[in-house]
Amino acid sequence: MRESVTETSGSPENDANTIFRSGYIAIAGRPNTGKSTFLNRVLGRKAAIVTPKAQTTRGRVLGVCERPGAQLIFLDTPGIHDPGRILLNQMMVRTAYEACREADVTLYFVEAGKGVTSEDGEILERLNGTGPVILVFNKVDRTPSGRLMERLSAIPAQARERITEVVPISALNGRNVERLLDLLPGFLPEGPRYYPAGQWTDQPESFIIAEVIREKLFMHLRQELPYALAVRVISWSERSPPSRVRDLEAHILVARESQKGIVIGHRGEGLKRVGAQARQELEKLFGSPIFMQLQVRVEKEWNGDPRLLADLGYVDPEADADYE
Ligand SMILES: Nc1nc2c(ncn2[C@@H]2O[C@H](COP(=O)(O)OP(=O)(O)O)[C@@H](O)[C@H]2O)c(=O)[nH]1
Ligand SMILES: [Mg+2]
Repeated sequence: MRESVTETSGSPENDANTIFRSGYIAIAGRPNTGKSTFLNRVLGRKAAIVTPKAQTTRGRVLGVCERPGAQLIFLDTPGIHDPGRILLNQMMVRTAYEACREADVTLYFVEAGKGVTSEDGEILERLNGTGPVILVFNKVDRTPSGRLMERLSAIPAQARERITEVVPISALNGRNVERLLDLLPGFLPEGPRYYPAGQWTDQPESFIIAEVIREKLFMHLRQELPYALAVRVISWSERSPPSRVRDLEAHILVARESQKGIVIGHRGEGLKRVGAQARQELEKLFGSPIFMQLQVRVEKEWNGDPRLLADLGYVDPEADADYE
């Protein structure tokens, strides 16, 4: 552990020599290890959508967290998996490696009950050359302590070399999360507050809206269908005062005609349910009534079209291709 970790303790307000630290912390790991749940807990709000399904997160989600003497900028990333030939999946994996390369420190998530698998070992090897890596054993709330000890002692030597710290946490109930947060400023360089107080993300509203709708679709649809769809916001506007209503028009993109019917459901019930749940959450989020129009559109190659993927906010069009 670096010595600087201890510098954040003490009383920053009264100490003229205290330096302010800021920087990027990548949250990476295999799908479903609880990365987005962790980000949401740290920010105390839903920044990233969470479902029990793998590969829910498609793009990089930025979240800003203020700590005494430091600004922590988290980059939540899609789970690293074998992407096959689908461009979307290749981009997702690339986004994850790219974030780790940009970051000052990476939190590498594994499930405490499973420990560091051979896939994790390979990924950690590929992270060579990036900054320090903290290994996070998540979901300790459902891991008996004997099993946790077993898994901790079974970290392969090669992975150990790559790891600066090991921290067991529960992103779900918050156990040990504060301790992990206390460690992080020590890994960041001296720097300014990059985001002004109160700004917690750089995501445009249209991305957040599309993600909320996509989460409801993920929850309602079975098997492969969630992976075959995307949500695109077509328009989002406020009416002139005194009306507080906002108008939202969004398209659900599916890859095939047959999927359209499944999303819409019998007599439109499926779409209605998704729409109602999404609207409720969005109204709470934006604090105003929303008039929402949702349509399902067939867009055959949406997950293979680089321009559309950038448009949907899943990839940074400026990211380079080193990590494919
Ligand atoms: N029991 C338990 N479940 C968790 C924890 N963290 C996340 N989960 C669950 O794991 C699933 C995947 O979480 P998510 O944050 O989407 O994982 P990601 O794919 O790594 O971003 C969801 O059902 C979460 O509720 C945890 O600490 N304990
Ligand atoms: Mg996620």
